[in-house]
Amino acid sequence: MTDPAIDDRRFRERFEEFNRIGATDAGGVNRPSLSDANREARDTLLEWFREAGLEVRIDEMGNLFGRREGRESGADPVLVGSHVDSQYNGGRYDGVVGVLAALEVLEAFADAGLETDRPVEVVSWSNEEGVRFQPDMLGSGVYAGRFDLEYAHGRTDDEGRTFGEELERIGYRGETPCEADGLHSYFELHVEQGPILEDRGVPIGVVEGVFGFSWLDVTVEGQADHAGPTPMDDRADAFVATADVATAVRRLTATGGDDLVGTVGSVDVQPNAINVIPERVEFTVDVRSYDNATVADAVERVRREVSAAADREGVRAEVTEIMRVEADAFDDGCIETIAAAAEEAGHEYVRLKSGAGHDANYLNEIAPTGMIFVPSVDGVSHRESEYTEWEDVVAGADVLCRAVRRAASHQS
Ligand code: HGY
Ligand code: MN
Ligand code: MN
Repeated sequence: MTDPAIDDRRFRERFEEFNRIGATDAGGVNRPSLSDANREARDTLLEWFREAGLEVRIDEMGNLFGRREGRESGADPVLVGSHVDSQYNGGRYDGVVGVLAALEVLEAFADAGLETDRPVEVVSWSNEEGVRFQPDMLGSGVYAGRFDLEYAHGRTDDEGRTFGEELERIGYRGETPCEADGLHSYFELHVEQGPILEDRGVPIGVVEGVFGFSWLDVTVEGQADHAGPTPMDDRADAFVATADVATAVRRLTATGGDDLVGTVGSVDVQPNAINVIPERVEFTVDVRSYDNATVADAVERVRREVSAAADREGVRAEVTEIMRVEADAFDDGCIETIAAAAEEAGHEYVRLKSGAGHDANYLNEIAPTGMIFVPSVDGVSHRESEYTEWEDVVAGADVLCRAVRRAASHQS
């Protein structure tokens, strides 16, 4: 038996081939959850899982698993993965790096003739991004018991199609119950999606924990009217109230807590006509912090700002919280396993927190969990120009390989 090693050529070819699926002209990808491109991506993954000799299963949420047995086949497995659904016109690295690296790790184990004590499973979670179907991390959330299956299958996209129908349509509504049935640990490799590793000139991030966040949906009901004859003091303009809230969100992040961030990312204006006073606006607010009390306080302040803006403009407004994820520290054991793996590999690393949500947020509620980051060039993500140097991707996969080997072989 030799030491398992990442096969750079195989890994790179798969990454490039995979990202031809749903490729955009600007060099990104468009593979939103349960789209035809997402189906093609799933088909490709299953083909590669089978070629690698993994035992494949699909659960009721369309989460895809590939299992490699260990000496102790009844032992709780080590789970390794991420997601392949993308933002609309998103980046080529977000999620995909983690799933393809997990597959590459199992291939490296097989090439080396390594038999682990525990089984190891690669997973590709459904609906991590939450852009087509909210909330995000839906597949891992049902698996971890955070959402029930009926709620998840009932979530609808902007055209009113349900998650369950679309999962059926693309042929990925599996039979396996979507629930955890014993896990030793979970590891996820992901691009940082922020500037820290690049600023520090370090290739590996050992992630200590993830920010908590809240997603709010706000509807504002005003009064459509003619943009010309309607006197300014006789208007109920739904967009003016919305704009007030958006600037208030920016203001409160300046005073609400050191690491507090806030975004108004999605705005739908009706009737969206140049000469009609906006009658109805539906928009979203995303607030995050590593401190749960800061998130809770920010949510209350946004609610107050919505109410004050509605009063000022004489419109009606309603705030619905779509989801709240608690900030949480990852498992010390997993963190030290990853740090030891990075040292063994000779890669410099820093410890940091994740401002982005990941499936690991929910896995961390049910099993010891750890994450590895690799740098995002210019800290860019959720954009077609998202980029990570390939040598950093390989370094991350190398650390993942060593960490999973330790976890699967009673070395952790
Ligand atoms: O919103 C997030 O942080 C993740 O991309 N779903
Ligand atoms: Mn992601
Ligand atoms: Mn993302």
